Amino acid sequence: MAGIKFYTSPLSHNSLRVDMVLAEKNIEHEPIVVDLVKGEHKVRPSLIVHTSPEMLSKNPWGKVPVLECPHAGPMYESRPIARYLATVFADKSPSLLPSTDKYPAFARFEEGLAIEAQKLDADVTQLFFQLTHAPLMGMIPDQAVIEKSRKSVAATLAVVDGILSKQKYMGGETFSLADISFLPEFLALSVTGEDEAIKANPNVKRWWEEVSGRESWKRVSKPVWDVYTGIVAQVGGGK
Ligand SMILES: N[C@@H](CCC(=O)N[C@@H](CS)C(=O)NCC(=O)O)C(=O)O
Repeated sequence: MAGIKFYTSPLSHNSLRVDMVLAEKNIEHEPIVVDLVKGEHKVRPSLIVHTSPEMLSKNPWGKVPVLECPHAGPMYESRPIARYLATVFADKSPSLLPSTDKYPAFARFEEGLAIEAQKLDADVTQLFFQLTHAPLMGMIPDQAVIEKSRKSVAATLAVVDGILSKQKYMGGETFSLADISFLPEFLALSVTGEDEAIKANPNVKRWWEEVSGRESWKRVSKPVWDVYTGIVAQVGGGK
């Protein structure tokens, strides 16, 4: 399918879900980098700039990622975009979706997606915001929120460790979209030095070492990793 446009930013770890599906399946597309930062030359106080009428017409929430596909028009939210691409390009290898007639595989896959979106995302988002975006925007990081999120992330990853002691990947026995869904959170935890709970749980650690070693991940995550490494150094965050 020609004519796919992908609006993204190296400040957007959430966009990496989409990047990963595009990279794994080698889907032809045009990346368009949206400037999320208002100001001139270095880290600035406000992060909101893509509320331009053009971007708002593509995503009423004023965020990236946005995918523009000739058949579907503009689409927002990283998880639905990633699933859309995995489905539309299902015949392109690797398959990132389970076969729905293999019931256990289908069940484990759906569980994996739900754990990431419902049990981990909100806590990591809070923690990441407090450690990076809040100080960037001139706000004083809220220590109570940091502590609460940190504890919650540790509790969730302890449960995930038990799950990964019985299955190889987040969505069962094969690498899938469920694994891809978790990657942005693991990057956020690692780049801020909040990765104690990853290192403390042997099965989580084993999973992260394997999936973060994929060539696709090393390639697509590097710009985001580099930008946030600079931000963490600049705001004096991280452990
Ligand atoms: N749930 C959304 C989150 C999107 C999101 O928060 N995008 C961030 C970058 S990761 C953004 O555009 N931030 C800029 C802003 O809010 O102004 C998704 O997964 O796509």
